Amino acid sequence: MSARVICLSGGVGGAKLALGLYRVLNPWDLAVLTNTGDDFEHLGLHISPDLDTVMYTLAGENNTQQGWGRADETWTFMEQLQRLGGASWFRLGDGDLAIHMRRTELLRQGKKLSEVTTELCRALAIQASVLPMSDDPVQTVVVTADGRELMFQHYLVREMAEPVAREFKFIGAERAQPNAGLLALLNNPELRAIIICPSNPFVSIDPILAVPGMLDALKACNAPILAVSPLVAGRAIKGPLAKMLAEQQLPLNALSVANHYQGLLSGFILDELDAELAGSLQIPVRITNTVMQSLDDRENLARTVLEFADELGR
Ligand code: FO1
Repeated sequence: MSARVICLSGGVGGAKLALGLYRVLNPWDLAVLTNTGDDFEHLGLHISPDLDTVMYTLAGENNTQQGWGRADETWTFMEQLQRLGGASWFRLGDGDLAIHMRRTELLRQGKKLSEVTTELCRALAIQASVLPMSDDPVQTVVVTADGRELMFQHYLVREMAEPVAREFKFIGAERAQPNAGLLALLNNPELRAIIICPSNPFVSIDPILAVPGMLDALKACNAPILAVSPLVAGRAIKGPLAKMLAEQQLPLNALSVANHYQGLLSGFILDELDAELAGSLQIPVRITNTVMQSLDDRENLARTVLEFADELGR
């Protein structure tokens, strides 16, 4: 059976809405097209932070306080690694290590990232399709004001997003191909909606859209494309989006996000605190609570987005 709702997601914020959709839909009706621009090799392991976050979240095993990693994690490995002088800036929990090791092992056997992800999802009893944006390596690089080119995890975690970001590059994107399974889903005449989750447009969604053919494939399909604002009252719920907008001299509000996706969207979902911005948008708008604190919030937002899509799709 093929999924009828596709959502585009980065890590924490995107995964919250993906979980809401997973719970209000038949779980197999959802495909989560996930950013892999954050992927990197660390301690000899292939780490896919956003795939990890999406999978742990759908499996109900995520650490809800931290936003990433597993619930009830232990840290013996990290403590010992630090004691031995190893890199401790990127924290890999004892249980979490297993997913990175298994992914790395399967990739070294010659499997594609999409095949490996399907296998990991099956093991975690996830019934939705979790689709890496591409099987080919794409690396998000942040060009800083002082001229350095930082791999995304180095910028975000090691340097705590402190450097001023001038530009974002998606190294390898020009040679990457979109996930083949996604292209098949986009051809499904029963496709109901494509939803851009409240993820960072510059470093979570743009890497997905930078894969050649992706944007055209999305635009060519019949289903409505909606985006949920990741900014509420000018602030990002998590992560450096507001700082990035300021560094690009863009207004700190949801309009900047809607404008960023210009030409792609059929509708935009604004938070109720931003209701006054609705009149400035040239596309249909739905106003609702987009702050997802509880599981109910995630499900309510998912229902509202799907209803809006059905109205627009008619
Ligand atoms: N985020 C942090 O802020 N600090 C960490 O030490 C860290 C470790 C980590 C390990 C595995 C994983 O899958 C994600 C991890 N993250 C960590 C989260 C990750 O850096 C971000 O959530 C995403 O890249 C943003 O989309």
